[in-house]
Amino acid sequence: MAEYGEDFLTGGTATTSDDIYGDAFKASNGCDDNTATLYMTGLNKAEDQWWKYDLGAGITKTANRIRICIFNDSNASIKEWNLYGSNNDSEYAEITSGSEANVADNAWVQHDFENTEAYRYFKIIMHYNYPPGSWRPDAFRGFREIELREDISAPTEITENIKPNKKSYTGYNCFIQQYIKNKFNNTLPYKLPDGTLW
Ligand SMILES: [Ca+2]
Ligand SMILES: [Ca+2]
Repeated sequence: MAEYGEDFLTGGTATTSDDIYGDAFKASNGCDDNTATLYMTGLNKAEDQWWKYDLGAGITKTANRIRICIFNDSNASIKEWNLYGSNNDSEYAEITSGSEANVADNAWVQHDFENTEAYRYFKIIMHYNYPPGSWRPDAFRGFREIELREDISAPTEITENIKPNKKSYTGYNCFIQQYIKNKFNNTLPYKLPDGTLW
């Protein structure tokens, strides 16, 4: 069972590309530890609107779990979304993506994902789901709270001698990595006998 740390979206700065409502639905409402306040985009805004969190200079975290406190009414919610990370605020790499079901307002949803890259900046893009074919229009997109957490599980110690083809541990190859992933049900991280973490 993986173990996760506390929400690390704290002590930094939340911003958005779309703050047309001012304080009413501002970016920081999405991570103020208050489920009564919400962040929301403007009406029918384009796909590229984002919500961003800057942890601050010199701080990076490795996101492995996202938790969202859902805002859901007849015109607004979150459905398809992507999470990106960056260390320079210009080049962003996708970390994971998700799709939320039509759950009740104020419900918390949670997704765990593999990721080993640490980032200072995190950006969420919520996709526009206006009909037809959508179970809700999502003319506005938003959420009550977003949390990100790191996997802080202790490494699984690997003590057995794994030497396929009599190769030594120097020059780990994909075969060894796949063998270990299969053997330990794809649960990260692993600690090899020489201390290397996978
Ligand atoms: Ca929080
Ligand atoms: Ca809030």
